[in-house]
Amino acid sequence: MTILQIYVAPHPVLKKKAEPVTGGVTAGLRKLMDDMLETMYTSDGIGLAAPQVGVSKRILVLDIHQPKGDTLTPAERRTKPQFFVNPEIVQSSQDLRIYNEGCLSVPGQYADVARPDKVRVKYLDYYSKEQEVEADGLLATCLQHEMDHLDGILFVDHLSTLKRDILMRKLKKFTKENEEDLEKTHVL
Ligand code: GNR
Ligand code: NI
Repeated sequence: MTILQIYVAPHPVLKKKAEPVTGGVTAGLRKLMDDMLETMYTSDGIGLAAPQVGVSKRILVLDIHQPKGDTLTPAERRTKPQFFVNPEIVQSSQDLRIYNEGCLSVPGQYADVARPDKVRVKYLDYYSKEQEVEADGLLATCLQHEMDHLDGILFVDHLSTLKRDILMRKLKKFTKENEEDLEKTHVL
């Protein structure tokens, strides 16, 4: 298993529309999904889309049933991993649900985002089998957040220009401070 690098905004790969997977889910793509899942657990995330690791393909992984605690190993975090290839929303509810979202590609920043409360999603599973799922609650929120990544959209794109500008400015500051902290620990 390999831990992949997670790209942070404003990296251009995060703005690109990802390409559909053709020819089904191969062993190579299964390895990519396993690595994405491991990367997601290591970063304490509940979802990860392929563009976040620099692969512009319509693939995402999730595991929304995350146990609490920051000392857990990736193996301890693994509860109910789910894999989605070429996911498509075939139905959305009128009802919205607001959730305070974060993103591994926008580290340290959070904002309320409103999205349909229920979605029906068609996709290929880990074994290349066609599936359909009716998602609600956190699964619906997370699936839509990940599917946005496949279209080059980040949760900050759902905010007003003013809120987005403030948040991206804070991200820049956050990233810079992290880099400075890293430099210090390397020097010492
Ligand atoms: O780990 C994550 N948590 C999260 C919280 C609320 C709404 C969406 C998410 S997904 C995010 C991981 C991530 O960036 N996936 O793209
Ligand atoms: Ni994200």
